[in-house]
Amino acid sequence: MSRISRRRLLQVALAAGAAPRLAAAQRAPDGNPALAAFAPVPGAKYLGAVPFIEEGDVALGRTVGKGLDGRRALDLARLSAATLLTPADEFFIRTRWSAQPVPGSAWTIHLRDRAGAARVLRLADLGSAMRSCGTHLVECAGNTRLAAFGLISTARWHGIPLANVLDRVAPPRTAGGIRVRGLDPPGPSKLGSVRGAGWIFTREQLERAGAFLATAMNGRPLAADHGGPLRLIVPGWYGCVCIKWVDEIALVDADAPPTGQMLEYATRTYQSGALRRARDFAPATVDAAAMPVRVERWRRDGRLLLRVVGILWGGERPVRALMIRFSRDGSYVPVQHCQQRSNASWTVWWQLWEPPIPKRYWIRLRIDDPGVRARRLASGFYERGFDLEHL
Ligand SMILES: Nc1nc2c(c(=O)[nH]1)N[C@H]1C(S)=C(S)[C@@H](COP(=O)(O)O)O[C@H]1N2
Ligand SMILES: [Mo]
Repeated sequence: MSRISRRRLLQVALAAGAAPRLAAAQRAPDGNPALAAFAPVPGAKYLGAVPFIEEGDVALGRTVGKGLDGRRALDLARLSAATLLTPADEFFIRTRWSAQPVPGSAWTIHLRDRAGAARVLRLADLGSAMRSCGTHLVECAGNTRLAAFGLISTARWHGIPLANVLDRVAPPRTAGGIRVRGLDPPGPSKLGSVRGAGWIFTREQLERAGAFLATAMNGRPLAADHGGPLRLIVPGWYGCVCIKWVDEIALVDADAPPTGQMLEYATRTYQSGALRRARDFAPATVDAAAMPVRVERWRRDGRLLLRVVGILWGGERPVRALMIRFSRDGSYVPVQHCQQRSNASWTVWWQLWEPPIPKRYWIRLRIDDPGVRARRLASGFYERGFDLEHL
């Protein structure tokens, strides 16, 4: 790794408020490199990690299945201050290309006006519009406990602001919707995924979010499994709108019906009402959310101490009051070490806690701010349990 990128990683780590200092020389007792990147608990001896219970039996970090059923879940337990950017070969996957990769120079997009007439744009011709698009987190709307919550990742992106491409089809203030469509790999889905990727936005939504067509992830050409050579990223929205292998951008009627993908994801993106038209859909944004990613056991002065490390992400502004509880009948206390500075990526938080008795615990987070929308978090979606067999 070059000097520059290491420095940048550190900057990202600090900017994201990861309080524990990097202690590079320390060896992780259970082989988890994430631990080595965290400061040890002062005066305590590390005993090992406690696994979460009642979650899917997924091969974390391994790419499995093909086409629409291709998946890879990130092993969040290995998250540390030094891995706040997910390496491209670990970034989660939902749907794999499963065919010969297409070189960027050969990729084309059809820009369709309201009358349906198309202009073909070659990706190769967009070179001069490429720029750095920032660090953004992507989370699948179906990031459930069955996937051990591993359908979430963060990367540094390069690409073309979508507004730049839209200006080539229509003036900025055109009414109606904008449909971004992508190819899908061939073959059926045993998991029940619907074919045909597309989402309809308003221009205002896309500009407000700073949507862009990505061509590179973490400084490398975008891998075919992540939608390379060209995919949409809508910062702050769920992954299901981040269409991969984008091949068409069309202006559609203000009353256009929703796409199949919008209907498939309606519940998971908290839609309500009739949903007859695409414009009946609310922005599929990710609310503020938080979950533990690792429970570490430490011993200090003969007593068991747990260090719970977790992440906080989503929402529109940094959260000041993150609260944690350890059992379903327990009360919430403020998280001691949490400093969220940006919503673009996740923030690592941690809490030291002395469990009173050995039993089954359920960790749940809460945001103590009525001005912050946290529907998924509040529903208990990200609650994670563990068994403590002895103190
Ligand atoms: N063409 C196409 N784009 C797609 C999908 C798809 O199945 N086909 N899945 C979407 C979903 S549900 C998610 S969560 C993200 C996942 O992006 P990733 O595999 O790069 O993590 O891609 C989105 N874009
Ligand atoms: Mo998804």
